[in-house]
Amino acid sequence: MATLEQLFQPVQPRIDDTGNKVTVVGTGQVGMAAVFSMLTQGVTNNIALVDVMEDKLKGEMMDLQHGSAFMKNARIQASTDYAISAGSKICVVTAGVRQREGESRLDLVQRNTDVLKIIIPQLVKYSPDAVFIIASNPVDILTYVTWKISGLPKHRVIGSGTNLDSARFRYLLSEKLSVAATSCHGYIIGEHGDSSVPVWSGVNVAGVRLSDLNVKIGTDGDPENWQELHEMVVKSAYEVIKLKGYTSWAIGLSLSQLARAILTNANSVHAVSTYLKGEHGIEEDVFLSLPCVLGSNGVYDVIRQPLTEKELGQLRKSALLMAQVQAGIQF
Ligand code: 6V0
Repeated sequence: MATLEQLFQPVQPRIDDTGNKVTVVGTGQVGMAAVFSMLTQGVTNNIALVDVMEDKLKGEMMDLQHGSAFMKNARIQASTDYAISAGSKICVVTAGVRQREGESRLDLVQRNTDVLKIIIPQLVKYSPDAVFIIASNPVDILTYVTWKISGLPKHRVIGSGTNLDSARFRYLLSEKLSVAATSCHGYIIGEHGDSSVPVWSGVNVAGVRLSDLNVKIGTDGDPENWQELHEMVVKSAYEVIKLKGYTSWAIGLSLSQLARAILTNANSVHAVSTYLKGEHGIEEDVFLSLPCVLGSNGVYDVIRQPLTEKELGQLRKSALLMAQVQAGIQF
């Protein structure tokens, strides 16, 4: 008798489902950092990788599989064929092309839209009930594009948005206050990147609002210049890119946190890019970040933060800009 036949007395066929499958499309720096975070933090033990670069895909899969004995029953699959993604609870999209020299932002949007036109219908076909998390840039616009292409309900399409900006902000607060980042609370909302909006009125440690201690916090007239922290948040991505060529670990951890919230139906609050029409007086069909309650069906609620006129103005300006860029996209 063959070895396997001697070892096993079959009782019933095995089933494939772990209930927490996550597909990541794009095995570049961001995709692999997200996968590594999710696997090592125990967020999922079932990953499917999809990319167009066959060798890289296989190499990444094998390298992770070789770590199986150090992880918790990790199942790692990879293919250029989207059938591998079937039955995912979450689809994370980190695939994208980068800006070419002399290329406008709008051109990049169109090129990445063309990439999403290939990716999204395939993911929807194989995982129609999944929550989609978009990380590719410009993330707010590409989240809108994904929503449009997918035909999914708006609560199941999320952009990683300012979850990362908020984390960078909390880190910088922690350095300034010598308090752990997890104990420094504050949100950056709006557009991921240059025109993001720090909500200074809510920044607090143990419920003590810094704006109660310094009424000018975050304004030009603040002698302590706290707004420098937000400027550093905006600059920090460029600085990391200049120093190491790309950003990966923090966005990977951010994506892992969002995946955990969804897979555990946590009802936890995170600043993610979500459909915004009707919130804060925004009238455009746009996705921007606000704190959202996340669970297994995506966004359950948007948190209504009291915003100052200045913050509202900044948010509405971003919404107009998004709508303008979106109007030029060919679907
Ligand atoms: P990368 O390292 O160039 O990886 C991109 C990957 O996408 C490559 O492996 C490509 O082969 C793959 N890819 C391209 N086209 C397709 C396709 N049609 N189907 C499947 N795979 C494809 O880039 P990196 O990982 O550094 O960045 C990925 C995206 O994330 C970019 O758009 C970044 O700008 C964006 N980021 C978003 C952040 C955020 O906070 N949302 C943060 C950092 C980067």
